[in-house]
Amino acid sequence: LDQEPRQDFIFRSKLPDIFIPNHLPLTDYVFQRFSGNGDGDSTATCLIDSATGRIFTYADVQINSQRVAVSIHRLGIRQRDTVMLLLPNSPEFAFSFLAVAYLGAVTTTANPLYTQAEIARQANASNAKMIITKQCYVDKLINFQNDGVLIVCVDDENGTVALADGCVSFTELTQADETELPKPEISPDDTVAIPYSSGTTGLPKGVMITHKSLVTSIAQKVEGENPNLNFTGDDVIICFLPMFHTYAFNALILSAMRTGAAVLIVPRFELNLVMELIQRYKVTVVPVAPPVVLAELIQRYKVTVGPVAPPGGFVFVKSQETERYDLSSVRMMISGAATLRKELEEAVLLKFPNAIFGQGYGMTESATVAKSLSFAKNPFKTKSGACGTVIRNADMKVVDTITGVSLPRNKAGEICIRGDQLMKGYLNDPEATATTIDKDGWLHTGDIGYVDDDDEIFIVDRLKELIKFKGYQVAPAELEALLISHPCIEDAAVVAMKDEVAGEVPVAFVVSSEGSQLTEDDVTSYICKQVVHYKRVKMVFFTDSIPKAPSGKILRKDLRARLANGLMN
Ligand code: 4UU
Repeated sequence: LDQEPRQDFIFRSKLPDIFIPNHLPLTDYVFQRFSGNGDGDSTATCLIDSATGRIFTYADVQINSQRVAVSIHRLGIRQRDTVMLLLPNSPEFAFSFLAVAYLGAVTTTANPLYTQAEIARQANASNAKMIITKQCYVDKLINFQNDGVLIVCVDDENGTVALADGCVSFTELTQADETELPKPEISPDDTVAIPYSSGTTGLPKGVMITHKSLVTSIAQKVEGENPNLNFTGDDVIICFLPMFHTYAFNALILSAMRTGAAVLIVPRFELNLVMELIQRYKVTVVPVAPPVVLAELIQRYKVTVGPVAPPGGFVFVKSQETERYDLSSVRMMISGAATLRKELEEAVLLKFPNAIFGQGYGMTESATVAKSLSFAKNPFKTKSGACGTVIRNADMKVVDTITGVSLPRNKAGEICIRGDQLMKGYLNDPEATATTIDKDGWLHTGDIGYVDDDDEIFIVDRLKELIKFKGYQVAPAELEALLISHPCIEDAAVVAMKDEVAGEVPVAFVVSSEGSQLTEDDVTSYICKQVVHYKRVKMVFFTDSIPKAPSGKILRKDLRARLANGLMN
């Protein structure tokens, strides 16, 4: 019987494809308009440091980055070497990232709040030759110093703290002569960044992002006659989202730089401070992660959710405190990194009357997958609750999770994405790479969603293990490995539990060894010491056994069902 090859249902952007100069190295592309006969204004503001009030123009940012490149080259960093950034949001983060890119070297980004063990794991796995950090985190790096890894320290905000023994001062790095910048031959497929992500399963892995992936991803958002994400030279984009994460370094910082916009860098989120900064700097774009900001908004504005609320879900009560701020400069609010409830989106809209509110959807491995077309220069009408429309110059499909067959509109399945923006693969892990990107180039996101009649994507569930605490990644496998290393724990499984504030929190099912007197407190405090705060296990349920498939795979669905039904033990 002759069978016609089955046609995939492939979804595309409503915007036409564009030419993307992804043969260029990242820094050439990002600063293209500020070189030669480009139309960029080098005296325009590029970065504002909210912590110190310092302002850096486009010329300053390029020169500082090139000087740092010259200095770290002199200190021994060569093409393809890895430098770890262990920095809070700061201009120095941007200078370092760009400096490393200029050299054809690789930045691995990590959360500076990580514990010593978490840092060590990533620094070793990525073979970091240098760690750029702040004085207050040096204590966590003692072992590396002994192993010959160079530690560079950024001055503290007041600039007075003495440099720890053996560390190089960042300020000194910015004194070099930028004309001595080496000009390595950089290929588009060279890795430029290695953020870490657990992907669809297992432990955190190094995600090899190439020059081509980043250039493509930025262009998909901000380029073309009708850019999907219309950042302009007049925009002031506030960035309190962590710069070590793809959402900030790709979709905000580097995308902003390509367009000539200014980025206001904020080291951490604090609602009153952010409101004050929005007013003071007339911020136009506010990117958020749903649980962080929106939960705060709920508290401050005394919005109540629940059965007493009217249809639509919310009761809005004005709060004196926040009414003081003039937020009328805000024209765009972007939410991403976790699910945003439709009702919440609508509630926030009331607060920012001049703002378009929409979502971006992305993944460390795939860069931005979708962006709301309400952010386009010539915007499209969009629905609340949608996480965007697939980015241009890319293919998307939705596949049945059992048969793998591609599905038409309005049918939910696993979202798959294809294009030059994807990662090259996981560092030293061809097996995990092959299960994530198939032989036809489709990256399987592990997210369940559908595309509606207007090309808008709705995410309805997650197939993968990943837990998202306020948008931060928590890998169950990492916590499970720690749990079973406890002498009184026989077996363990970690799953997500829904949480009003954080979105999701990790909880553990634990089988304790026979005769042990292990308590919930013992377990939570054991984990607490070893991980950054958002990975802490919030609840422990003791059980007789962990449900597993014959292959040994934990049946997480069963455990989640037990949580939903209140049958934990
Ligand atoms: C429901 O969270 C991110 C990346 C976010 C991002 C990137 C570029 C947002 C906007 C942008 O332009 O990456 P990871 O690797 O930390 O987590 C990826 C996972 C997704 O697979 C999905 O499960 O985070 C979840 N996620 C979302 N879920 C990300 N964005 C959304 C969203 N709605 N809008």
